[in-house]
Amino acid sequence: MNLEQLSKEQFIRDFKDTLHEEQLIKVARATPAELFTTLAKLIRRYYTDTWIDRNHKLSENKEKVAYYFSIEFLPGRMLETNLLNLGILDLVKESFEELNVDFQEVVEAEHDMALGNGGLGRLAAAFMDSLATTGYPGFGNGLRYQYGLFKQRIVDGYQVELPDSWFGSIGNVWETRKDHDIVDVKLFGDVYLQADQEGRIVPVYHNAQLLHAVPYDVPQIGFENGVINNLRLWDVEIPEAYELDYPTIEDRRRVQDITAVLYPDDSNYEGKQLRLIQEYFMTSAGLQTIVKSYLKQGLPLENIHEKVSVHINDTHPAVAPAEFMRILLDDYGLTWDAAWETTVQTMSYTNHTILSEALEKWDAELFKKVLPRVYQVILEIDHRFVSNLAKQGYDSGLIERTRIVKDNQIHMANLAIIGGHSVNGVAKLHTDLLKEDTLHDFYTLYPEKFNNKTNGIVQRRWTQIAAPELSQALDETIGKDWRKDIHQLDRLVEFANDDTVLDHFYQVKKVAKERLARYIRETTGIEVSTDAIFDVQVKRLHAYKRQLLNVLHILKLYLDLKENPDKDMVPRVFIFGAKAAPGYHFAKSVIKLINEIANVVNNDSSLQGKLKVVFLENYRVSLAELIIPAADVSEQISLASKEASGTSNMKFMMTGAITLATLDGANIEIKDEVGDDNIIIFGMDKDAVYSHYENHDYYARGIYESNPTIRRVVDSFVNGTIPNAQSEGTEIYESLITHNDEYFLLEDFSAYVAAQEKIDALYRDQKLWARMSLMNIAKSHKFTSDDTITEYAEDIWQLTKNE
Ligand code: 26Q
Repeated sequence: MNLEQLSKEQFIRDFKDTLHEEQLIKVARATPAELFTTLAKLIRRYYTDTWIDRNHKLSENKEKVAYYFSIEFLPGRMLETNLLNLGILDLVKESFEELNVDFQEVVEAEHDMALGNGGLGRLAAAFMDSLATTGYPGFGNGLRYQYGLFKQRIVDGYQVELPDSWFGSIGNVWETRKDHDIVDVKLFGDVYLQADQEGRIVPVYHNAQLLHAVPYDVPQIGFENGVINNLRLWDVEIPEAYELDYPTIEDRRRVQDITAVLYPDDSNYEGKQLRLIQEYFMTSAGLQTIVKSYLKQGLPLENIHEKVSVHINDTHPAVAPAEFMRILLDDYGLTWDAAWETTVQTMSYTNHTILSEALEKWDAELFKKVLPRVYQVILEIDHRFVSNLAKQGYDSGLIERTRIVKDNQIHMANLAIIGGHSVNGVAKLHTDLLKEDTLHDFYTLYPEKFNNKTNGIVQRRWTQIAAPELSQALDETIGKDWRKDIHQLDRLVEFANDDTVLDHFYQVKKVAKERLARYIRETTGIEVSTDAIFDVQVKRLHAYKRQLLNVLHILKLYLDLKENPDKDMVPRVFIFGAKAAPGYHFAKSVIKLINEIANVVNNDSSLQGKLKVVFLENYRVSLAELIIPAADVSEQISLASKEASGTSNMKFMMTGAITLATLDGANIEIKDEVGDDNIIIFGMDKDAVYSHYENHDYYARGIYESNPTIRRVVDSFVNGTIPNAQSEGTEIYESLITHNDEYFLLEDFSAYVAAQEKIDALYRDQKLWARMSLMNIAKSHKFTSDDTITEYAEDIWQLTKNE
């Protein structure tokens, strides 16, 4: 259907008819959930033909397609994005006004699709949007978890995890089940190799478990371009023919568990059998489908890399090269050499972390038990890799460090690198560190495989959807072209000295702050003034991200104010949002401490409202949309070298916050864009950090003993300053002093305090601050995921666009 022709009258008629048919009620009596479901069903009807056409055209034209394999996709809500991309968001909003329906309530009736932990999952979702928007044929492949990332509640200051039953009573209105694309996935059992009649060696399985992988497709709509790609999420089912093998509820539950719940990331790798099964299940189902649909084009299998790219998002789907080999060898009879050549050219891999404890390794015995045939294939890949390098005269130490199977473990990153033609990091510094350090051995072997792809964000969500007033102000200042071509934002620079424009943007930020202040009041009861600096740190709670450094600074301010209530400072509201992995003790203690500090600070009238601390529970995409546009200061304070890229830093910048940052991840590239005057950088750089590692010369207790300010702040964890958190206070104290402050907070503390004082001074000069903010918005266009994905498509996947 051509939606350009759609009129308000027609839409209202369609909407009323759908409501009538689906819910048997009238608009005035419908609940927001009913209105949401109806609207979703109607727009599905609007786009279905386009979606089907796209799939047909791609296979008719035999275009090369990239498949993005990711165990996480974190789109958040999809209603507004879908309407925006279809070009009918304003029309629907206006129609609802006429119908006397509160559109915002309808939006909020949609549950976030939270099939991801954080940055990695959100990036995957952004790439789906950008693939459709740029028009490249790129499909997603993942899991249809019944429960996404846990829902966080704060009880007595502690994090409590509840299941995220996102299907609720509505289900997922966007998905379509595709029964004719069901495939079989085999697990467990014994495997023997036998010669068949033609003398080919084939595997014979005994006692294997055979399961159905059932695909559910979710459309990925491009921005105003008529392109709809596909995100395919797999669910598990017991095939009817095997039902007798699962007589009890328990037996069935063990199968359903495969797609029951997303594993929370605690960045410490733990080898759980169910996780391995999840990883294999989606990878095998996806790859089998890809091969089948390729063969329908009648082309030779050994050339599959000419029409297909498979991207491995972190090591979670890194079994892909081995599984692809298994399919090509066992199911289709290719020779090893032909299969290997096309596998390597098909596969590519993105690394998202340099924390070595987060790299996936599987116990060989466990792997062999769950995936006996894939295990054999991996042994063969490993064997050939080792003997090839030995033949070429490589040093045995290097070979040992890079091989896949060693110390009774399967090293998944090694498999992804050896089995693919491309390895990329997600920001310049991160890629450099991979080359120099984490993956240095591989870099000496295969320098040509390494490349950088700095992350990006879907700017449309963070401006047009999350920041409507800002978007309006942009329209009025530089015209509307930026909505389609984000690089137009650069034209804002021309207005850097225009007082009227600066004031306009300052007011826009105020409106967003008022919206957030209202939410804070309603959800926590805390009153915050929008004249205060909104200083925000929202991200997963992890020691390396150093929320605790922020806490140390807050404690310093508190102690200063207690000593001198007349201290001259711009009032501050420190806002946190963060989930801690359920088993991550330290992270949970930091949450408890933040909440107890908030209790002390927010209820102390002697502070005269100069200091407020707010922890907003259940941080997620939809809450980010409320918080980020309201931020004055964006806290990006990870220990240099630890944050691969960060992506919220880009969202804050785009909505006019000033970044307070270490030289880590993409912060460096943000600084390069905005210039030193429009960002506040502090602390050790990566070389300073690495120098401590090399010289083993970091001594936290020394800093603590020689610096009275630091001593006063650190002591406040254990001297009763923060009531109701004795054990957490002690734990934190010990992490800093007894365990030598793994992330060097104490060394960076003074620089951080100085940087915060600079923020205070700058904010007092409203015009200067507004100009910095404007420059950040202007330069944020650099970080659009539309451009990032174009680089993936051109450099790694070699896709073409044939609209
Ligand atoms: C692993 C094994 C078992 C269970 C869970 C996991 C697991 C799950 C998720 C491990 C890691 C993750 C997620 C990692 C992640 O989000 N990394 C972030 O990726 C962003 C996108 O590239 C970067 O911007 C961030 O810097 C990086 O931390």
